[in-house]
Amino acid sequence: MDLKKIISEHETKLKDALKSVDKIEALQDVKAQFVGKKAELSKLMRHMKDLPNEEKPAFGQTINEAKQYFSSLIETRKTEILEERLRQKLAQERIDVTLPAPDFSPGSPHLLRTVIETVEDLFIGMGYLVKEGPEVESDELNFEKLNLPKDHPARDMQDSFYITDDTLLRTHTSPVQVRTMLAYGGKEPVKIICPGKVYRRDDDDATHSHQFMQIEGLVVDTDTSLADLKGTLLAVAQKMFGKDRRIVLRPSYFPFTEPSFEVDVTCSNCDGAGCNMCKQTGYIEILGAGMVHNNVLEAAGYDSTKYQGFAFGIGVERIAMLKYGIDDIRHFYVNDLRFNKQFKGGQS
Ligand code: FA5
Repeated sequence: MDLKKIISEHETKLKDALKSVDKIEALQDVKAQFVGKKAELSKLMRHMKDLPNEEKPAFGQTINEAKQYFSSLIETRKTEILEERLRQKLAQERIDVTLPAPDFSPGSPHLLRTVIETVEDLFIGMGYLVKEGPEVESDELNFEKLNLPKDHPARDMQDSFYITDDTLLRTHTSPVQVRTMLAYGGKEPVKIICPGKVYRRDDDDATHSHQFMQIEGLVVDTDTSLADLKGTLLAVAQKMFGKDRRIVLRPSYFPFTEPSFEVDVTCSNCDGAGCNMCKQTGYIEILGAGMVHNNVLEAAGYDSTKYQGFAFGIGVERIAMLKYGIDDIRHFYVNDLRFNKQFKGGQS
């Protein structure tokens, strides 16, 4: 038997088979056919027993070397097939970086949120806590405990959306004052701000909305004075509008504060000259404030002979309008992206 010739014939057949194989699964079959247990090469081993002893090692070694060589040919082909498969996959999945990208505009905080956070930062820096309360509120907390008993004429100042006889959409953030004082049990000093939505049956116009936002502030302690309130409001105005803007404290009336006043800031649209936005007055009212009425302190469990407090309620939209020169409050609520996009993150 000419072993070398047989091996050479198998090698030729194997190389032909490898040329026509282009899938790993088919390569497995070729492997089985040429180097597996049932391969012709393996079957040749059976002839070993017929050989003289001195020829047996060389015979076995030649077959084993041939098998190793065949295996290396198969492995090389396997690598080629895998590389080709990868090349095809990469070509299919190739990303054309020159294609225009889809227009995913990143979201950004609404301008009102930015204004609230700016005010919150200021007050947190002054040691205030931020408290929140429900938008559906009881008549008792929205009005009665704020020195506004049922049928009090001053209820007309805040025309309300009632849900039942005793429940309404809160007309201001002041009930959160009451909630906090009651929770503190009339004993601890209070220093809070309360941002949130409020609702009134106001006719919508350039400066009024039936839904708007307020930030309430309340400080109750044993040595709180009107001077503290003035200093605090000045800090708010300077933070929001800079040192140049003029502020006017106008005596006013709120049933829950005594004395009470409203704070106006010069109109950003006309700088105080008078225009449509400020209804020709030159000023826009941004907040109401005052010293907490004794009846309110007492109703919340605080001894009014020991404790005094000041409170204020800031109109968030009004602040935003003045700061960013927005001429109509309705822009905040129609969600026109052309408006919203001008104030990404509060930067105009
Ligand atoms: C109040 O709501 C009082 N609770 C504020 C207060 C708190 C006074 C604590 C004293 C002590 P007033 O109704 O004035 O007050 O509203 C406060 C601010 O909310 C106004 O100065 C104004 O900036 C804003 N505001 C009032 N009504 C509207 C409206 N319809 N649309 C937009 N902003 C409004």
